[in-house]
Amino acid sequence: GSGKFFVGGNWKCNGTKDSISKLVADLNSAALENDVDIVVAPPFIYIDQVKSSLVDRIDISAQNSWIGKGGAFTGEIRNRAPAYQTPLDGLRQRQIKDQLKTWLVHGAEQLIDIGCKWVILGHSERRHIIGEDDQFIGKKAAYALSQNLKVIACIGEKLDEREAGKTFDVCFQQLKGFADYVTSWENIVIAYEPVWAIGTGKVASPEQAQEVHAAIRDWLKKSVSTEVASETRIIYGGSVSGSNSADLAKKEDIDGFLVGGASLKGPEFATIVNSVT
Ligand code: G2H
Repeated sequence: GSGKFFVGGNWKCNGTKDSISKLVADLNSAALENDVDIVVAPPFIYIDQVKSSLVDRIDISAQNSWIGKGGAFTGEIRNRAPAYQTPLDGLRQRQIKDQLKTWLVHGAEQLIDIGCKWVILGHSERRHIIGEDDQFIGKKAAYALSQNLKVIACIGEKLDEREAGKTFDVCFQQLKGFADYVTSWENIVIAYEPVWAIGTGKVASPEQAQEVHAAIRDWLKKSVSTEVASETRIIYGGSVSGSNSADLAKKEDIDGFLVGGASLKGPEFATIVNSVT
């Protein structure tokens, strides 16, 4: 593997103030291996709560960030603002626009401001449910990196693509989407998440995951550089649990995990963190 073991908890669109304070308490009291980078990604609205209550040992990630500065849809806040819902006279419209301008600083900078170090980009739920494409995701990654956010760059094939023998093609195409826009891979962790394994309980076998991780590393070597190939961490995501993480972690090119469902349970997440080999 490459670098320090990395485990991210992607809480997705889950949680309440109460459930999150319990999860944070469980994480704060868990015994966690030292030699692991640990990151959790709460929903935007709970980031501040988590930042102010979670041990510093665990870093915080956002689950998305905007493509650049001054976007009119940053965090979808502006999209829903009254100015766009009700017809307003010109003066009022201008006043609201000016006010929004002062509120809406750049997407990624807001994340830094609130204490995030990371952002998840390219997650299959955003690719396939929201419809984000490779270019859009690549641009977001480049902008986030320019704002000193580190990026968990997700890629992965759908079931029909795997069955059609296109797993590598799809992954390489998605990787290219990042490579076309980013100028350095130093602050990127690649997450391989086969879509058929996400939230389905059907985890990839250690061999299936290793095969793709090795291919990703090989692609990095050919398309970026030998150095980037050997130094970039490639983590696996898709139904990782406390009972399958240890076997996956043994594989040479698996440098950690991105965990969804099981990251909502503090003790199980700790077990996954501690499966570092
Ligand atoms: C894959 C993963 C976390 P889960 O999306 O990103 O979720 O572990 O629930 O499959």
